[in-house]
Amino acid sequence: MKFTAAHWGTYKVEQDQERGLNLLPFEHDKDPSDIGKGIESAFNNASRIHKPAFRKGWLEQKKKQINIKRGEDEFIEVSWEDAFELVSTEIKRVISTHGNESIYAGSYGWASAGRFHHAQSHLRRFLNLLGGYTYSKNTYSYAAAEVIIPHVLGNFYNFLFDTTSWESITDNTSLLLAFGGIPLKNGQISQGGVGSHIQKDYLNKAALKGVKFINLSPLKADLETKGHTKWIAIKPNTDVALMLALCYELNRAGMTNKDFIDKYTVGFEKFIGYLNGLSDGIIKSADWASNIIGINKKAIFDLVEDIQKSERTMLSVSWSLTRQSHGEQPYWAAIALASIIGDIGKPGGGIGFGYSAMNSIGNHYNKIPAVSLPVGKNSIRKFIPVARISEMLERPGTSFDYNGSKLTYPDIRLIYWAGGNPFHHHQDLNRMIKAWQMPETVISHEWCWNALAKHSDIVLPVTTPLERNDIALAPRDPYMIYMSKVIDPIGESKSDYEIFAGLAEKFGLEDTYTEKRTEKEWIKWIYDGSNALQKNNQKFPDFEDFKKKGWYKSPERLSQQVFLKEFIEAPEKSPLDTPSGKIELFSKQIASFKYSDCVGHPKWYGEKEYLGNVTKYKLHLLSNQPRFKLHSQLDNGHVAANEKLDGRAIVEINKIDAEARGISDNMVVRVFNERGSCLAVVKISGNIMQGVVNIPTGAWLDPLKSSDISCVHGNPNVLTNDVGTSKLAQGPTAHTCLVEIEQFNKKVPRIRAFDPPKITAPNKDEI
Ligand SMILES: Nc1nc2c(c(=O)[nH]1)N[C@H]1C(S)=C(S)[C@@H](COP(=O)(O)OP(=O)(O)OC[C@H]3O[C@@H](n4cnc5c(=O)[nH]c(N)nc54)[C@H](O)[C@@H]3O)O[C@H]1N2
Ligand SMILES: Nc1nc2c(c(=O)[nH]1)N[C@H]1C(S)=C(S)[C@@H](COP(=O)(O)OP(=O)(O)OC[C@H]3O[C@@H](n4cnc5c(=O)[nH]c(N)nc54)[C@H](O)[C@@H]3O)O[C@H]1N2
Ligand SMILES: [Mo]
Repeated sequence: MKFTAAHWGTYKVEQDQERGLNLLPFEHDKDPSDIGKGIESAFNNASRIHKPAFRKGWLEQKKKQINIKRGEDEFIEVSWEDAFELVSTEIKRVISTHGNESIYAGSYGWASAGRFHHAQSHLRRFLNLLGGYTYSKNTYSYAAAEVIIPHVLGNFYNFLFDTTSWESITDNTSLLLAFGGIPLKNGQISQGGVGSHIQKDYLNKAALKGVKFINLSPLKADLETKGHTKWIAIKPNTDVALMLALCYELNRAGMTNKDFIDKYTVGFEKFIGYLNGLSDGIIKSADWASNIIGINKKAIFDLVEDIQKSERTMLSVSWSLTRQSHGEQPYWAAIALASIIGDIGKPGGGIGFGYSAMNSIGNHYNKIPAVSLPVGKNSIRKFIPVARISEMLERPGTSFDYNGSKLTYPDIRLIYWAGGNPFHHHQDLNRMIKAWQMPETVISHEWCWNALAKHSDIVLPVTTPLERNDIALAPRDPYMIYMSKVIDPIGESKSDYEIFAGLAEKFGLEDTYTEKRTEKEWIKWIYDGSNALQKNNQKFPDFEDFKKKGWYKSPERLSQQVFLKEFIEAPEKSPLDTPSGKIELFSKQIASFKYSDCVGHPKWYGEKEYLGNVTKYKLHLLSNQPRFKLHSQLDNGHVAANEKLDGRAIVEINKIDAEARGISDNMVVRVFNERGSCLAVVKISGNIMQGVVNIPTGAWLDPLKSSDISCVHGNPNVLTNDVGTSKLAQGPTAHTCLVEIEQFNKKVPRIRAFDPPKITAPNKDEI
């Protein structure tokens, strides 16, 4: 039996003479995801990269000829031997002329599941052997939380997977307020692999048991259960105003849990002073908030009453709330609200970050300790907060603020990317495309001709997981899977490992890089190393037996997980990892940075691009995670088409907004603002609040210069804003964006996103 594993699940793989590849759900998966089948049609279609390819203009520029822009050029295919020679020569040149700091290998992205073939780890391991590179910090998922939570509550990463478990919620929670919902579409995913999907089952069990769910979100679909669920549509990016008003009104009603505040928090008085208007003369009452949020005062008082009556209240704050202007604030304000309610550390109560943002959240399995590929040490200390890439390329040598430090942008001459797609994930892509022209060389490893590949100078073709062996072991999932090689590499593709081994040879470092291990030996090394970390009664089975069976399930933990239980039980013995050891409702450290956009306590900041500040662009664009794929991955397969119409992304719009613009269902429209424009197909719906539109992310970028359309396929990142959350975290702010929409009256252009670029055979003297 052959299995493969992906971030979206585990599948049995059959190969059929007639039908080709067939991926079947893993029999132990309670709720398998459709996403996996997308690879059946994608792994070998026209978008597949077969050979190492060099951009024509880059090769010619080396011979001092013309320079056509990245993204608009033809490619020339070369042999691996020539590719290794050219790439290693270029890296040597850049290092010797400009130093290692001039190489940017932040290379953010999700790559594929599989502990050995992790693209970024190989890239780091290789470049560290050469002296290092400029790296990136934090993520696109929740950068603002990664930076602010250590000041307020402690290390964010420890908290993510220590979230109070679903069983604890089902048994104990009375009221669950979900800011940004609990979107089941997102629970399909877990980084590193999923054995069995649990979110839907747990969510419905809790709802049927009587937990009262309230979905505070612009989209109804963000939280739907089989039980009773109330939807309160709130304007995007206004959650903080609602949270502050709830804090104020609860406190005014004498509902503050004083014991909790005294014992477990610092800075309450300063925070309450702000709510009472001491610093700005504005009382943060329900009255004040209702205009900002777009719901009436009564609805806010109903929420206050719901909380008052509730025996046990849980707040869930979705990760999307961090990906907005001042994205530090929703998490801080929610922690303040949970502290006033005082249910933190009690079964089913308190706060949880992003239920169903991934399958593993709220899952109460043992963490399976596991070893990773050693990546060595980066001798270069230079880094950027990951979402500042365009600014870095535009402004080498200039300084910027980050979490209390002044940093300087490096002068990047070479970009090396493996396992991510910046033309998917970054905001304001037109700005990025311009900035992307600055470096002398861009190298990427990809398996498909997406916009990253098309905007590279050197594209080295990688295998997909179907073409290599690996082991999937996500420390937060009880299943470990042996990922079997099912088919031979397509074209001349090689794994990232083989590519870097080939390059390392050119530097005389092959044995150092490979440690003389084959792929299979590395997998066994990871298995044995991980096994050595298991407790005695939880040792893995014999490796050959595991391989034969294809999977292994670690024994379950029985006790229910309650977030921050140890701290609540014994705050002196188990203090939080914050400066005071307590929850910081006022942070002296943050206040000492003197940032006007992130002061010492949770605060409402209204200066941003949202419905409270409309210009000629009157609709708030959300670009949430797609239901039928992971980001841009497998957009070139048939499953992703479920979320499109005639191959184009769908924009969901409220009936009233559509009528006001003379827009009807299934119409192709132009969505635009001053940053760019894209085409999309209209879906009119009562499940999105007035004033808000949504285009799921992930459509491969498909610009059409002749018509001045930044993307004819519907990539929302040509519209989104590339501004940091604040000086504190400098995180991405995709969910803060205003647009307008109009009917597209011209001939609808063909989607060419999946076409390969023009490829020419090499001319002997060209290389
Ligand atoms: N507007 C908007 N933008 C967003 C978001 C949003 O909510 N709205 N969300 C953001 C978030 S949370 C995230 S995490 C990012 C995600 O951004 P990314 O993680 O960059 O997106 P992916 O499409 O997963 O990119 C992974 C790339 O790796 C390639 N790949 C897969 N396997 C391998 C391999 O083995 N080797 C190599 N070399 N390559 C491989 C795939 O083909 C793909 O191009 O997007 C962010 N962007
Ligand atoms: N199927 C699928 N699942 C995924 C992914 C994927 O690409 N596809 N990506 C994975 C990754 S990398 C991540 S980080 C997680 C992300 O998980 P989330 O951050 O939860 O992802 P989103 O879908 O962007 O946001 C969830 C909802 O938040 C709402 N929202 C946006 N802004 C606001 C706001 O200001 N206020 C309120 N109240 N609601 C708001 C939107 O309506 C949106 O549908 O998902 C993971 N799961
Ligand atoms: Mo993410």
